[in-house]
Amino acid sequence: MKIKIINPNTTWSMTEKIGLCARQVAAPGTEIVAVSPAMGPASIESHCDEALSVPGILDEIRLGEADGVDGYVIACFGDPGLYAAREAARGPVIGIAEAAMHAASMIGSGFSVVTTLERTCGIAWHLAEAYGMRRFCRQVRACELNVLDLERPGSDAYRIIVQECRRAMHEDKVDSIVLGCAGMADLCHAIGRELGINVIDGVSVAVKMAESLVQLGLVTGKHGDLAYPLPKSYSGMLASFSRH
Ligand code: 5HY
Repeated sequence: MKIKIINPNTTWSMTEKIGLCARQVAAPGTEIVAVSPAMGPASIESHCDEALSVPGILDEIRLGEADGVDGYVIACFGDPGLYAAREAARGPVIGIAEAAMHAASMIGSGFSVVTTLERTCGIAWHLAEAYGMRRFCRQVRACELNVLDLERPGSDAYRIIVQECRRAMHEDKVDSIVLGCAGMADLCHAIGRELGINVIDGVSVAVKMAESLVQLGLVTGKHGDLAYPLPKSYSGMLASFSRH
């Protein structure tokens, strides 16, 4: 099977890191394709960034459908464009926040999210609410790191994230920590070993969930609001998205 991982930001060093983490957990026989769209924000740290990342996501879904992709992962903790992507795809589309929160809810009674900037905490709370995970989500914490600090050697990101995770352990009394950024995927195991607690990286969980759904022959339902979008013409810089 072929699983396509879409990092909606255009920072390829992060996309390669995400691809590596995904290949470490993918089953034998699963081909992982990790991409950044040709258009979009260098990092996603706001509602505007999220909104402007969606055309690139949909473009990669369109290319994936032509390429026979079986399942998709949206590798950004805001799960931007998740429902639009599901409309456009035949196979399952999994958001990393959705995957991580559900996994955390199955292995404990409470989790905390540790994310990058304070201003993105609201997005995580919205998703916890939308996914029915509000009763498991004890806290959403920020490290006040920019997303691209995770790509900058010498940014001390690891130490800062571990410190916030340790605070979550002691103050929130949780069973698991959900890492609130795809760019933290490679830090997951080291943090878990250092703190001795479940640390959940949504990229890995989403890959395993997409694989499982594909293996079960389950595809995105097309009888309701996720049916393929109707033929429509778009104008201006979106003209190439027109469907006939
Ligand atoms: C992410 N932004 O996973 C989110 C994290 C965040 O560019 N990749 C991004 O801070 O919302």
